[in-house]
Amino acid sequence: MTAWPIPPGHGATAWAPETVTADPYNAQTPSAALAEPVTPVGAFFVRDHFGIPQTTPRRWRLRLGGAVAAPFDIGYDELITMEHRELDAVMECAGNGRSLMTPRPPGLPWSQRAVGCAQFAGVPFRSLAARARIEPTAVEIVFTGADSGTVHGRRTPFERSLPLAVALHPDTLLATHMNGEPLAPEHGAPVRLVVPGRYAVAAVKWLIEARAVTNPFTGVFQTEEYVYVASRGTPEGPVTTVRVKSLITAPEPDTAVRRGHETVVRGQAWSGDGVPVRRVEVRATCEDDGGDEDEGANGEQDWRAAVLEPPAGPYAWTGWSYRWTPQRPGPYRLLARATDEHGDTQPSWAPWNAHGYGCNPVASVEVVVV
Ligand SMILES: Nc1nc2c(c(=O)[nH]1)N[C@H]1C(S)=C(S)[C@@H](COP(=O)(O)O)O[C@H]1N2
Ligand SMILES: [Mo]
Repeated sequence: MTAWPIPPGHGATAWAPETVTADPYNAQTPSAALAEPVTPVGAFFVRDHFGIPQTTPRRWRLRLGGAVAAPFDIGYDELITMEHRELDAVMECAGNGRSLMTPRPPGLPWSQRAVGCAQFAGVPFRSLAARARIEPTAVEIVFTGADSGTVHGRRTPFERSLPLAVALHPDTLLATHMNGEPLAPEHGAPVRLVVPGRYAVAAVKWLIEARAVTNPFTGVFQTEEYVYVASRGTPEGPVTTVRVKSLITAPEPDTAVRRGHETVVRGQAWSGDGVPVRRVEVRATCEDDGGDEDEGANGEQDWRAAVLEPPAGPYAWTGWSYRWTPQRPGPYRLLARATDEHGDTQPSWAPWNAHGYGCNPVASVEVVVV
């Protein structure tokens, strides 16, 4: 194991996340880093509700309790001797893309960069649950972080629950490593939950307790924040499965591309719950021709299939590319639309709900053909 505390520059790259708020610290992934199959730790978005709690692996303990026959505590040294699992997973904040909604819901004004894909390693929670022997009356596991603060006038730790079946899924991990290095402080060191395929609010950082409960959890981050309210087509309740989405990583917005020359349009696409991306389609429209106005019956024919790269695993994102040779000069809009194996596809317009979650409209970039 690497010695602790980790040296400065851990996960150091040419990247730095772009600060959205300094206190608590929130930052989004820089555009260029999103083109990478694995997002460098130093570029990975950060979503903190409170401060970053300071601890060390030596002091860290996790308590397993509640409706269990054999409650126990475990320390870091013991945890990392247990059988672990590695997986690549997209982490996306449920509020990612909120700034595209009209009217703009309250909350951090994320563009589409509160997302990243990392290699996580950790111990399946189910291994610890087996040792604690969860009572048959338990319905959920509540996971608690070491951070706390005041939300809606009430003091609370950061806590979020998972249905038993999700908590006990073999890919729900108590992660200790990200991209092959011990977790960085801002990403939940020394141990965080990773719940592949679910919005990242489920991935409780600085994890210190897991307790089985016999009634659905009603904490503020379960029933007031990170819930769909007034969302068309989605039942009201906690955000869960990540919605299908794509990003365009090249060309960059407002760049000039040359007429008669091939431009490679690239990006990433992903969906939730390990459902594979089935296809990504790209559409280029000249804004001088009326742009989006031909989004009628004929518009559907203008979508062209992109080439998909094999993802690094079922929860990783899928790189895609499309070779585009524009014939006429003018301002263009490039659109990308992902569809998953369930047939779920990105809507044309930003879907709206009161807190601004799950915003997955088709990706869009404007360029100029010269
Ligand atoms: N303890 C704790 N865990 C947390 C949070 C938090 O504020 N405190 N934020 C959650 C949210 S909303 C997101 S999007 C992810 C962000 O993970 P990251 O900062 O490693 O990218 O952590 C989740 N886990
Ligand atoms: Mo989030």
